[in-house]
Amino acid sequence: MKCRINKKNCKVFLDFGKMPIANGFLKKREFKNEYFFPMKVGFNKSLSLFQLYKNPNPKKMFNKNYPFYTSSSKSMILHFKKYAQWIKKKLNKKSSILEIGSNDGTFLLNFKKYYHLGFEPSKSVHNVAIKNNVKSKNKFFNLKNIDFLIKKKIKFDVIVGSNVICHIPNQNDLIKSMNKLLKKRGEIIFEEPYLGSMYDKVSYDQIYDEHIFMFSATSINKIYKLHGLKLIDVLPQKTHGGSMRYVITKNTNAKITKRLKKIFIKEKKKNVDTLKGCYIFKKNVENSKKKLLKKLNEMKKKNLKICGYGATSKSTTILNYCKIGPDMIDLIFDTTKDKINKFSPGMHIPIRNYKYFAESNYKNIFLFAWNHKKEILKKEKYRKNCQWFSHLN
Ligand code: DWN
Repeated sequence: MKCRINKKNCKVFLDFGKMPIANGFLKKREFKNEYFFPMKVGFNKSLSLFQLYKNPNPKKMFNKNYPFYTSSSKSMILHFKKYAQWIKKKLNKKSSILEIGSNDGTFLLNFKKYYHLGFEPSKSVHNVAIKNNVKSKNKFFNLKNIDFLIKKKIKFDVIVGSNVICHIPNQNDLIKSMNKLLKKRGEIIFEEPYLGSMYDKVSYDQIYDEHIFMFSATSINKIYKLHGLKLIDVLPQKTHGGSMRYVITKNTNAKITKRLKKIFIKEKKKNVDTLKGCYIFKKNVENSKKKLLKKLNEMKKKNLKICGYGATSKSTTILNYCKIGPDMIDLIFDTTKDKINKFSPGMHIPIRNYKYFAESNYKNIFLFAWNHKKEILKKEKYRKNCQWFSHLN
């Protein structure tokens, strides 16, 4: 089985052009050596799998400087707390849990009383987890790196991942690793940005180097079946602009939920499972680009000053695909220390400390962190007569 980049089966249908590392915020002196890769998107018909045609080596992205901290959003901390409560209903005192891509330990902090372990390849965020007394291995999760667990015959009741499964190029190695570490009655549970939501919102900014795959229930079902595992349930989530929680078991006789049956039908109806959906999306993406540039050009003609809010990974795709630079957007405010006083990847818009946002007089604000709109607008409600916008509206 090849559910990694399979050039034979992967039909390229969309080309975003040259893209930098989405989280590669950089200093001026680093501009000349900035890395770019051709970002093309394809669809594997046999697996109904939406994927990047080529992706950079994960070591280029997930390293000691990785600047995304899960705890940067209060609503995400709350989401992970609720998610943990939901999982705990499946556990007893002796249960064990493993998290892939455990970042700064935001999720595992809820499992300190249980035998827990996180795998996190990025040293920057792994260090925060360690500081918080979360057990974290600073390693990629793969067959080679789980050898010490196999030797000790350690298995887990639940293996979780959030916004990480789609980051892993070698899905075969990943699934084999999870399968080896999962107890007989255990469950694999993960949440990932959902292809159906991306199609509905035309949120093409979900596509960047880290997001090698954009999953659907149909694709997950097909991929895990090839490994003798079974998708039994899905739970739609509002996080990150529309995600899906998948529940997978070793028990191939287990019944699938009504909810999952309905999602399969919906995905068929909306062409999420075929190339047809890809071509509709492609048209929508091109129209979205035209609409956004028209809006920004009209604002510039009126001499309006524009700032960005939230230097997200997603913003790298919008800015580079639409060629929006500092001539259009003066700067982007962000709370992340590792991004502040650097420049956005590719288009080099300055990133400024969020603490200066309140005293700035920007009235036109591009909300790049549109997925945190509720949390952000609540925080900024003191700011009157502002136009908050994004490429989605
Ligand atoms: O899968 C991924 C998701 C979960 O997180 C990764 N590949 C990388 C990352 O994607 P992202 O950068 O698009 O995530 P966010 O959560 O949309 O990024 C929010 C950004 O906005 C951060 O840089 C923090 C910043 N922020 C802020 O300045 N003020 C966020 C909030 C909520 C705020 O109030």
